[in-house]
Amino acid sequence: MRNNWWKKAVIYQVYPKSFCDSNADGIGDLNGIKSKLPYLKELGVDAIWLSPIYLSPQVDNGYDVQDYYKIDPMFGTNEEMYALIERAHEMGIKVIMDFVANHTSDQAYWFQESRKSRTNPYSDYYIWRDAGPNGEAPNNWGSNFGGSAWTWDETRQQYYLHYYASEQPDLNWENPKVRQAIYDVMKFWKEKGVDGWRLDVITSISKDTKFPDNPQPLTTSNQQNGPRMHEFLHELNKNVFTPYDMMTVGEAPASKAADASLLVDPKREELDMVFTFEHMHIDRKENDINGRWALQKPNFVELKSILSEWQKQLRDRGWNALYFENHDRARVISRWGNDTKYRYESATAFATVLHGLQGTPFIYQGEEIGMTNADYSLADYDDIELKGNYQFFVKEQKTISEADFLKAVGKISRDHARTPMQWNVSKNAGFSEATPWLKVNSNYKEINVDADRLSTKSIFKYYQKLIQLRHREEILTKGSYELLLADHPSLFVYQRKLKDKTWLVVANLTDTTQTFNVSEFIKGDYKFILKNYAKPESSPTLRPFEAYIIEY
Ligand code: TEU
Ligand code: CA
Repeated sequence: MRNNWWKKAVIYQVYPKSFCDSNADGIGDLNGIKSKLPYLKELGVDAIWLSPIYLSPQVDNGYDVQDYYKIDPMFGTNEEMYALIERAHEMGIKVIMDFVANHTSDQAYWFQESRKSRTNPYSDYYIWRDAGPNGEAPNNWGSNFGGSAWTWDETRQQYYLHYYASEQPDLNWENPKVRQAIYDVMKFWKEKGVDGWRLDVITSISKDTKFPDNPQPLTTSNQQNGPRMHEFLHELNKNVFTPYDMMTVGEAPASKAADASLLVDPKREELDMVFTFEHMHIDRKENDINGRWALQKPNFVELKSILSEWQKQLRDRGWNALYFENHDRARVISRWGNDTKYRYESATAFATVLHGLQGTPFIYQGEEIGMTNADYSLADYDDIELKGNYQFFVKEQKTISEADFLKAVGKISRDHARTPMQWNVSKNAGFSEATPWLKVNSNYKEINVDADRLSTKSIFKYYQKLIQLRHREEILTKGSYELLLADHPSLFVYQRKLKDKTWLVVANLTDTTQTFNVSEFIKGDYKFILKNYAKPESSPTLRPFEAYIIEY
């Protein structure tokens, strides 16, 4: 039997490298996380999800795993991980690990063996193909970090496939031994107490084994929802998730609500939830050759219609994972809101509309105190995606000017979320005694945990209330959902209903005052459940980023 604890839960993502450094080497670690469990308990979250902490050369910050059984020494030891799990459990906090199942590091034993010959026991653990007649790659597929998805290996005299960096070869899920090896790893961690998995790019594991060219060369349109994906996920579920009762949230970059309803339908026994990317692309030009770097103003009509479609499609069928930030996304207030004058108001407005929905909300470290994008110059950035894409789009393809690329980087680079956690005003924001691996945001003296909690406008306290509501109010987990004012470009307004209780969730997502008349929607009395302005204005307006939930 599955225990669906996650339906009433709020999950907190920790990016271990940047959370808390306990031994003064500039890198966050497991003992650092352990020391902050009381902080997370006070916030009220039910579980933590840790980005990868396995042994890794860190080409992609741990999403290149060398050994799934071993904790990277830079984070600590296996024993320290077991102790962290135990301590978290004692405090009533569950632990979710990140499983990178689509690829490994090229330093993994499996790959080191695989590349030696075409006949060794690991030869089919990865995806190897002969060169074309003129030595060219087997097809025109591109990698996410720029350039071809194929790299030539001198020893084996074949190309291998990698959807990400060449140091991240894709595993061959067609091989039953690979699948078994993955179940074994998962069972190992279950035995150590791990409660569930966030499954990295899990919708990429099945490849079209005919390897047809993409319509556009060096793009990534082939990567998602391959022919055997559902079959592999069902098998994973039957071997691990159901018998060992592990929660799962899969990263599903190209899923629409209709695809997701297949992935998360409990009757199909695949995943519990997926992270959609759809709503995060409202500030991206569609079908632009420069992909994620082709920015536009966020389109909130689209945001509402996408989130509403997911609410509708998954209702009574599957379950939503709700998020605006993670380690691949910039800070939402810097990206879509206002991270200066209305920092508190916009952080709480976005939080209100997200946490009012049906699903499991995910909070990304620092989001709960309104951390902002980094204030970096180009040399300060570290991310492989940014560097690879700069080389590819700006230098080689020349499809975007350097100025436009840098403008987009300032808005959406992955490093914005990876700057060290800002705890207090002391050196390096209290993250580390040593120089941090990635530069601390220079605004840490104003924006940090201590300052936020002393402020009359505390974002942390607002999150605490949202989490308490999630635990206490069935209307949030079970209530129906209806979008109002669907075409309004600035206001996000929806209704939740359970039995004789109705809630109206209201937010102005812009920095200008908007007309809004509550009495158009509500006849009679109502009371405030939550609000982000001390004195709610009695209609007919909403001030910049004003948000509230009312009951009637
Ligand atoms: O990200 C998957 C993914 O689709 C990313 O390429 C995403 O589109 C991009 O980062 C957005 O800018 C996952 C991990 O979350 C990411 O950190 C890893 O780099 C990637 O897989 C490879 O493991
Ligand atoms: Ca450390």
